[in-house]
Parts: sequence; C-alpha cells; structure tokens
Amino acid sequence: MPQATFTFPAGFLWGAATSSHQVEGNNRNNDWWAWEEQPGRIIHAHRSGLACDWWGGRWREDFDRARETGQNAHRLSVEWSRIQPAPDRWDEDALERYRAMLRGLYERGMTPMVTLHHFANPLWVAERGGWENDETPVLFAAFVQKTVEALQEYCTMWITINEPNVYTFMSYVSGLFPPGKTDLRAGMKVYANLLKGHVLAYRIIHNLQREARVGVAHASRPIIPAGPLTWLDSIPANITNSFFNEAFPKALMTGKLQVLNFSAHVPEAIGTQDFFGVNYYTQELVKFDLTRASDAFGRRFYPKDAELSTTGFIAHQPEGFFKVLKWAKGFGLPVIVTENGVEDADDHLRPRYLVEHLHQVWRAVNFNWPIKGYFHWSLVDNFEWERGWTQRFGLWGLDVDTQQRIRRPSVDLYAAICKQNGISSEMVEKYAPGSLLKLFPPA
Ligand code: IFM
Repeated sequence: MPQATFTFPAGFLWGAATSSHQVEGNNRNNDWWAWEEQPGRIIHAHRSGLACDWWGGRWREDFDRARETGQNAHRLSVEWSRIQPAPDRWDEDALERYRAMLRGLYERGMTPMVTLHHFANPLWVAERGGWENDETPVLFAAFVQKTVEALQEYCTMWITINEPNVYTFMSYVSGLFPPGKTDLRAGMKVYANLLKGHVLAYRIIHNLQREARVGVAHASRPIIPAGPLTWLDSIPANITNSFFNEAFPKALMTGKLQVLNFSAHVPEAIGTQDFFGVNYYTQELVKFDLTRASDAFGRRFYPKDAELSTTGFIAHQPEGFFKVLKWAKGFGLPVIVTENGVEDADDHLRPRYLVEHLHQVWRAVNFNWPIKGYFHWSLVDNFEWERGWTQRFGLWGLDVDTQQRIRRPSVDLYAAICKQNGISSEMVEKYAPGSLLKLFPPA
C-alpha cells in the first residue's frame, strides 16, 4: 500500500457547525418551538426540549471537546428570538451569553463563524407574516445591527442566512417547516425577501466592521437527469437546479432572482458576498414524472446501489461534492465548506464518508481552488427539525435524557485529520479501512 498524506494548506479552518435552536434548548419564543407543539409536525412527536443544553452552559464542555480534538474553528448561530424577544425589547443578558460563548472560542484558540439566521424566527416576527412580510428584511437588519455591534469584538466571519433555498422550500413549498405553507408564489416572495435581508445585513456588517467577511451558507445538491431519456429528465432537473442551486447565488452576482417566470430585481445584491459558503450532503437523480406537478414533474431518488445513511436521508456520493466545489469556485470567491456530514447513529458509515468527502476537498485544493476551511455537521447530535432526534449527525452522540455525550470513533479520525492538517494512509487504514484502496490505490 502506498504511504502518503494528503496535506491541506496552512491556516486551513477545521471545525464543526451547529445552530442555536438545534443545540441550545428551551428556545420557547420562536416559531419552531410553537411548531413542535402542534401534533403531527415532528416525527414521533419529538421535541427540541433541552437539546444539547448549550443555554444551560454545556457549550463549554463541547467547545473543550472540539479544541482537545484539534478543531481550530467553530460555526454557531445566534437566536434572534432571544436577542430581541419583542419588537421593542433587546435582551442584553442574551447578548452577553453569546459574547461569553465567542470569548470561550477565542480563549480556546478557535476561530468563530456566526450565523445570523438559521431557520428559526421570533414568534412576534412569525405573527407578522414572517418573511412574506416586506417589513421583515428591515426588522432582520435591526437585529443584525444590534447583534454585530455586540459580538464584533470576537468575530469577523459572518453568515447572514443559512440555506435560503432550504428555508424557502421547506417552509413554503413542501410545508414541512413552519409556517407549513405549500404556496410557491408566497415562497418566491420569501426568497426575494431573504435576499433583501441578506443585502441589508451585508452592508450593516461592513459598516460596523472593516475586516468582516460575510457570506451565505448555500445548500448545494446536484440534481442529475436519470436517463435513458435524459432530455425528458432534464426538464425537472433544470427547474429544480434553477430553484434550489442556482437562483440565490446567481442573484448575488446579477441582482436578479429568477426562477421560471418569477423574477425579482434586487440590484443592490450584486457583489454582496465575500466568500461562498457550501453546505453539501449528497446528490440526487431525477426522472420525469407527469404525476408530480408540485415537484417540477420530477421524481427524485438515489441510485439503487448507493450506500444510504441510517434513515435513508443521505446517499454517500463524494463525487457530487467535487462537482459542487468546482461550481462554487466559479463564483470567483474564496470557498468555505460551511456544512458537510451524515446521520449515522452507529458510526459505521461516517468514517468513510468523512475521509472520502475530505479527499474531494483536498483534490479541489490541489487545483488551487481557494477552499479555506471545512465545518463538519455536526459536533454533537442535535435536534434535526421535522426529523426530530431520529437523525444523529454528531461526531459525539447525545443521550437526550441524561445529556451524556458519547464519543463516536469518528471523533478520533477527525481529530487526527485536524491535528495533522491532512489525511494520511495510516489514518485511513486505521479508522476507515474500507476507503483505503479507493483513496490510496496500489501504484
Ligand atoms: O441540521 C441541518 C442544518 O440545520 C441545516 N443543514 C442540514 C442539516 C442536516 O439536516
């Protein structure tokens, strides 16, 4: 077997990503908490509850875990409903707690990245129509101003909106996220308002902080015509790619958000991205299907022989990651992998998923594409939205009843990678032997 190491550039960011509602616990004042209380919304009636108890202070032990295992960065989000519990009220204690968390990262020598909107909205915003209301981008901007003023001492890397495409799709097309609508027209309005909110936030952050780097975490999932009638299958593929993958990032270049016959002109969006955040999990095939009008006449699925995650949510397809990185670098900006990971309770797939996906990042880096960091989703198992606790994305497992953390074997693999700033054949042999021949074929 060849002995080799795939080395990453000096200064590469190695971390994990989390989001407030998914880890903090007791986020009672947002639309997700209310949604969880409605029967039938969350699988098995699961609740976020105490989540990973970060609001109770367990972020400390989890940051220790991250640091001790070689991570030098962490992406977390702040909760709008905590910082601004009512339209006319700011909670200084909440801001102070977030300052303490960021200071906690700083003291551990870890670079923070802060997300300002990660799916959840304050109840009072939701009650005013959420992102369908044209006022919401302005309300969001006020929250961003207040938050960045308070946190800028410890953070220069900001994500304005996490996965605007997923938020729009899940909340307004599939209806699986609050407010549970299935109304594409409303969805397009929301998409446009998220874009406007992003633009306002981008300007505010730069006005406050010269050295800020501001981006969006774009969920990126190649949709491939299944064939053999590829021309027919490319109809749903093109529509879905346009809505899901292309629309938002293109709008940040052209100032026009365009999907089918819907368009919104937001010229001030041009150039409002300092890096390109990529969230990649998997890719999908699509077949033309006349019965699926609401899915752009497409049936999406994974290849028959694909290896699937525990609940079948993700197919292990690292080659799709390379495609996405290639596409992302085409935007001419530094690229940061803001999320990548797999739900895998018993950790039988994660080690291979991890090394094979990171191998694609390394390949990309070797073309001199400007990839600056990688944030694994996630540090600890956390509340997976409408999928509740059925999906376990953590490097560490979580016993929700006892709050006990369970160290999965992937922890040691990721630690070795972060500490060495590379992937060696020895590591792969030890932790992910099933990937050895693929990554290090005999000469
Ligand atoms: O948990 C989510 C996260 O909130 C957004 N990106 C995908 C993750 C896995 O489903």
